[in-house]
Amino acid sequence: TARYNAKTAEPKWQETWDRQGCFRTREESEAPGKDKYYVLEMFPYPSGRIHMGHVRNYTMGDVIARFKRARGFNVLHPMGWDAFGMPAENAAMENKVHPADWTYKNIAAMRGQLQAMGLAIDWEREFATCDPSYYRHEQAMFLDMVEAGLITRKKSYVNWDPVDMTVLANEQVIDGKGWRSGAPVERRELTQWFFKITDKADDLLKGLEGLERWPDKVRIMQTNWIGRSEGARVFFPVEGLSKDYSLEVFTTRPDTLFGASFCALSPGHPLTRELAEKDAKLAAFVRECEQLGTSEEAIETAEKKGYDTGLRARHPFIEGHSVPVFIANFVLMDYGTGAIFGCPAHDQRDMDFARKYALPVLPVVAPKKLQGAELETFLSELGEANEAFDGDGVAVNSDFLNGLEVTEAKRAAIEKLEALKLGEGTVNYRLRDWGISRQRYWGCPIPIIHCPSCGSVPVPRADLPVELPRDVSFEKPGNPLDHHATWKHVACPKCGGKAERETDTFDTFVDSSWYFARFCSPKAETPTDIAAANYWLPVDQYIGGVEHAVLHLLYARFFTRAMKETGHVGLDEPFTGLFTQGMVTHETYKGPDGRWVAPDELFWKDGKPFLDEAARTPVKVGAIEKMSKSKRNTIDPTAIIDQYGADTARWFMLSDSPPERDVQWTEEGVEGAWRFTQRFWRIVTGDPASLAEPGAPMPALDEVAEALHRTAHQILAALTAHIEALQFNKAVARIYELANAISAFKPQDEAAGKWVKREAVDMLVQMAAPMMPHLAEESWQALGHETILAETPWPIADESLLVEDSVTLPVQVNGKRRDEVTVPRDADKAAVEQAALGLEKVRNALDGKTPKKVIVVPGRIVNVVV
Ligand code: ANZ
Ligand code: ZN
Repeated sequence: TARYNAKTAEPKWQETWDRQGCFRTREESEAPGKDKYYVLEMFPYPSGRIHMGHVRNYTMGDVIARFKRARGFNVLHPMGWDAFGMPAENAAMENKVHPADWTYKNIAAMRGQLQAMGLAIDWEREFATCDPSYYRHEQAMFLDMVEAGLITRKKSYVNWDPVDMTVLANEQVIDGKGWRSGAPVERRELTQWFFKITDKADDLLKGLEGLERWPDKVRIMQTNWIGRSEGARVFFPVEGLSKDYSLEVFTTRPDTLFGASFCALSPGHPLTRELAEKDAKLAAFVRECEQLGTSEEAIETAEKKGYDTGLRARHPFIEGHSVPVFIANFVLMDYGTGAIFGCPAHDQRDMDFARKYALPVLPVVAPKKLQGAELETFLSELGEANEAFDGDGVAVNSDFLNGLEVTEAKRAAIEKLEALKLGEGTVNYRLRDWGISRQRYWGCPIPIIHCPSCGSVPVPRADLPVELPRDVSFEKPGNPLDHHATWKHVACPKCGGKAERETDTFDTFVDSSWYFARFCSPKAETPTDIAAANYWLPVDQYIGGVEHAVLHLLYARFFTRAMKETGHVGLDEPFTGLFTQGMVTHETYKGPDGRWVAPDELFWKDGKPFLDEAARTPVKVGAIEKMSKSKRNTIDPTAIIDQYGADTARWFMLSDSPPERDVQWTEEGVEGAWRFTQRFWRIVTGDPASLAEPGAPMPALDEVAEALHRTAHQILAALTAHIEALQFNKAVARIYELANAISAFKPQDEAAGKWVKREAVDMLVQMAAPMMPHLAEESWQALGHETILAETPWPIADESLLVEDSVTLPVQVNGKRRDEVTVPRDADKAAVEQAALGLEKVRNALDGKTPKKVIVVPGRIVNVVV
């Protein structure tokens, strides 16, 4: 037979699916009696070209979409573009191309690439977040949410790049310097818009419990990110100021108050600011601290440094006792109250600090079991130690708390603080409000007008969208919207006076926080069509990279709640199932000059890579790493599709590793996948005379035919379960298994043989269809079917054929499980006994002794008694 030609078959089937509208979404009313299924892969940023990570991600989603469609679900499987963001502005600055032109050009290129993959996507629902027809609704919802009290405007600290004149995310600060400019980053206070996500901290935490189809690691990461801590606020009246002032600290360990030996303020604390105004040395210290930027990690790892203010803080429990007040670089301004009391004996940071500044170390908690001399030794050793004791125990040296366990002591301390009006129990979160203002051009404009007399005024709904001006310049550093000659100058909607537009734009995470809801009704005149949203949401299966475990997925969960409160959706949790796929890796190569060499620049000889055809300049094979431009170990999906076809790329992506793990891209692997497509084609079309006509009635089956019949159905059932469980590599293995069984099939009775082979081949093609859809369609047609496979229901396994003809029984020796034995279902007791006693582990357990009795409970268990 002729070889399978993916080059001609793939575009042909893509056109056919398109022409027939196979993947057009059916509204609820068009799909009576069907359950809906919404499968979504995280939408791409239009960087210019798709990469292998996209291929893996979208192939998985596509398998699910095609599978669910064949299983009778009404499927929504859309695609769009997360199209705002910095790279477009960088391109504008570097290549003098307009961000919009750059973005839409990239979208067009990437759309073509994705279409060449043969994805079962409803392209009629496509949108880009940079399109005013999308972001106008985002602006409208922002105004709704301002009205609903979900948003606030407040001052906060940001990393400021003084050269690029822009705010930097923590990740953009590298060793205290801006990632682009290399200039030392400053900490600046800016007034910005915030989503009040902290108000929903507890609800977001609680919601995680119900997300059973989310990976545990993602739920744990979100839990840690929200970082709920129960503790207390404690007031320490400060002595030495000209005014009455009580320092408020947050602690999770009020039980250790008797061990307090200092208080410390953050460099950004209001009292620090006040003191620094009159203290040049302190001001210099604060500036030094600010150079650390705002990243928690940088602050955690920096050497602990402090500045003694000379002030004293009065202890809330000990009459007449006070502790020194420091400014310390490790105290974060935006955690708790921005101030702490230090208990060196029981907190490592405080211990480090105390040893550096010669402050007392007063142990106040000891392990419960210690008593008498042992306890004395423990306490005196801890007093001299450099390591804090943060374990559990009971309070000591703590007056009314003595003898209480940590939890009890915390409660008692809080009770006392409340009675004294010097503090109260409280819950603190690590989670910060979500700052959404960005001083950038290529983002959704914040629909606010600032008026000198009326304040911040919402843009009237009728004036939405606030569109980005096209004529902007990137010549000057800073925000082009700010430099624009006319754009920001408008009349105040309230008083008509001179006013200015807000020139900040939204964080692009806002755009990606609701796109999944927009896909339910992408052309609606309102942000969502509530009926459509109620029908399609939640997303049944969401697939994407684990790098979005926290920010995107937490913001989207918050935004969904905010949309519910403003009447745009009817649910809290947007994603019922979440799957985080592994990365695509590749070997790295280094030339003699130490530079990275791309795979397609290599010449291979005897399994070794060289820089030249003559194999004179060897190349070193480096580690296997995530494909990245910087290491030059990327493979261009389009090149692979051109060479082998999309099905080969898809098949390889699914076959090699479990989907949650990394998969290593290798040339041999891809060639193996390609060879399988050819073998598949030969199995299906190589000997048409060996197959019965489609739909032929089933004849009586002889033993060998019955065996293949049974195998096919068992494999179908197993593969179906694998795809349901997103175990694509296992599904692939089942396809190989069935292909092998068909290849090995030697019919005896001709009619029976033809019939079961036809059944097995048909099933093989149907089962492979979600994974290699083009090859499957071509095969289906070659097999004489008149339907389009994409519209053919999934085959159903015959339950009666699934019963195993063997059973596996646990084998116990004296009641302890040692091994298991697999025997024919109808084996008699003597045969089972013999098989069980033959097991090595059982023989070891018997240790040469003869069993007194062997009890065989048929179908259940074997128990050997010695
Ligand atoms: C006294 C104390 C004694 C503390 C002790 C711990 C152990 P989590 O669990 O993360 O919430 N803290 C409070 N505010 C801080 C800030 N702005 N910057 C740096 N550290 C801060 O941590 C709470 C603990 O971190 C608090 O409890 C406080 O130190 C410190 F044996 O108070 B603790
Ligand atoms: Zn006004």
